[in-house]
Amino acid sequence: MNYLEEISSFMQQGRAPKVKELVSQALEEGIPAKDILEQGLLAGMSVVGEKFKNNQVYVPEVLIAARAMNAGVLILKPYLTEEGVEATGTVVLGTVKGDLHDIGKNLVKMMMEGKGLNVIDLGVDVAPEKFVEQAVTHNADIIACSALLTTTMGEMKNVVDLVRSKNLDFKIMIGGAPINDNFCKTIGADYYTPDAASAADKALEICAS
Ligand code: B1M
Repeated sequence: MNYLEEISSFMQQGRAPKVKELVSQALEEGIPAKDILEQGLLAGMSVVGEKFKNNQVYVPEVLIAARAMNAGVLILKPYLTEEGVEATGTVVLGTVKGDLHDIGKNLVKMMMEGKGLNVIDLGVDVAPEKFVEQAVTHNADIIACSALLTTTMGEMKNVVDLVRSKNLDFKIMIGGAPINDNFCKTIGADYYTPDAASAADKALEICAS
């Protein structure tokens, strides 16, 4: 088994110390951080997701796997982001109301901060009113919403409707596993990006324009 397969395997087992050790070793061996994230940690999480769907694992095992994933991501953080860049804009970020998934949202935050953006992280289960109130308070450029459930993605429309009804000019970015460009257009959001790195690139582009 190579490093990436081993990282995926230990992540699925939720063995955080082993994941940390292997991620560090893989970096020392010169394996790019992006490959460790995508082919190790995210690959492992996708196997966990399949098993979760098929009732082969349950919430506690998924939470333990998520903790192992976060432990690995923390080690990768300095390698995935650029240090010392100046703040260029403010993003209010959160997972929408009714949704408790935050691993993808945290990756988005990490990548955006790595681009020098000031990120106000509202956490999970964020109501549309809170997104808007916090964006006004922090004079944000962007409201960024994450959703992982088909049952909560509709909350994004509520955020868009609230922003438009108040004639506010925040750009609205959306993303998460069930989201696509078509949905973005349907609800009238401004931008959909498929992953954390492209979300950070797009946010920087918006703030710089
Ligand atoms: Co949940 N869960 N879960 N879960 N969970 C999914 C999402 C599911 C697909 C699993 C499955 O059935 N295969 C399924 C949703 C089905 C659907 O709606 N179609 C599901 C379900 C059903 C549920 C519960 C309802 C289960 C239950 O209780 N019966 C429940 C809901 C709780 C709630 O939110 N109210 C639930 C609970 C949980 C846990 C708490 C156990 C745990 C979350 C822990 C946590 O987040 N702290 C969990 C997990 C871990 C998952 C899976 C296994 C992994 C999600 C994840 O973190 N992926 C997931 C299955 C899967 O996705 N394969 C599943 C890794 C992460 C990096 O990817 O978040 O997609 P993701 O982020 C990506 C992109 O989407 C993008 O960037 C990232 C990559 O760079 N991205 C953005 C994300 N946000 C973005 C925002 C952007 C741009 C890009 O711009 C703003």
